Amino acid sequence: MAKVSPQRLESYRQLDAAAFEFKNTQVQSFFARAQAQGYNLDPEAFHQHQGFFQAPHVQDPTGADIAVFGCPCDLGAIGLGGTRHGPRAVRERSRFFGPYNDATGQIPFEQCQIVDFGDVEWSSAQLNVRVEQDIYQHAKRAAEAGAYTLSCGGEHTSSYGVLKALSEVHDDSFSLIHIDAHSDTMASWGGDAVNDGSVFRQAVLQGFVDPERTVQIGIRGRSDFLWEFAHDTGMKVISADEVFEKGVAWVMDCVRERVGAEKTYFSFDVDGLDSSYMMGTTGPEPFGLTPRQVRDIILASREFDVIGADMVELNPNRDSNQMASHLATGLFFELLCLLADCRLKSVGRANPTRWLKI
Ligand SMILES: [Mn+2]
Repeated sequence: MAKVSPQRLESYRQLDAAAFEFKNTQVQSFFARAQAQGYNLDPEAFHQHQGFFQAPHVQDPTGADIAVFGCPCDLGAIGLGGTRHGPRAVRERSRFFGPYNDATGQIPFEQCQIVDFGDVEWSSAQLNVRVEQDIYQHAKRAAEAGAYTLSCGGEHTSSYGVLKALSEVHDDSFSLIHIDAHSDTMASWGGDAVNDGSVFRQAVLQGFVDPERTVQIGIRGRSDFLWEFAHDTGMKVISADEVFEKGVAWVMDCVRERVGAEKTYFSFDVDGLDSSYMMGTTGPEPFGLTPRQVRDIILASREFDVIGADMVELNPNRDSNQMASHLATGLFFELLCLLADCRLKSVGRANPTRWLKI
């Protein structure tokens, strides 16, 4: 006889708690508070307007610790449009992530006031106006309100407008942790000085980032000759092969040596991932990083003073089964958690997110 005894059955039935009753007091108090304010984990809650990871939507970022917003632009990738749909795809997949981070045990919404600051609205059909005015102004409003920014592209050119705003408001040149297949330090071509292949050359030329405090990770492909500017200005360029051969711990030693205690920006181009994981992007590249390596780099970046981050180049038009959007959204949540930990460390006290019931 292998029947479970009535005594054991009774003890298990004693443990059969109701939904949203947890022994984990952090999780218990989060749900008690947030659900009363409108946070909703119900998978049938399609009526509810969804922000990034259910962050409350705001039009005014005053009081926010972290402003998450979308940059739905893809004008720089001529003939390869689709990244403009990135923010919408990430918001949609957001319902599958959070509020709790298993790896760190954190609930970012208990640490920081996190808001969805909408998408940048365009005043022009010109790429340079969209980046240097529209994205710049949107990011500047968030930064002037004192918030860290987490932006979702959109093509990589969007990083330039954010960096311009943050550099101006912080009056600083930033250290840069940059995950990508491509260095994006090309010379300008095709009419726009700033485009998704030249964004970090231009960011250096404008003083937004310090090349001597820049580490690029996952670089590969057919075009090392295009990145001479990165090598010549002293950026640390780590190839995807080196990540595999020497490991993430070695990568983080390089980052520590370069980035130090200075204010740091984190830019993640999803094509840093191997194309077997990430075909839903404009410039997929084989022989790249694994999702776990990217996640480990994000997790290990908590020791630095990260004040802004972005994820770019997700192209839902090339993502027929939503695999790429799903993976990218999981890593976008990791970036949110990274910023929340860095913000809490910097400010020194928690400022939990407040929802307004819809
Ligand atoms: Mn790239």
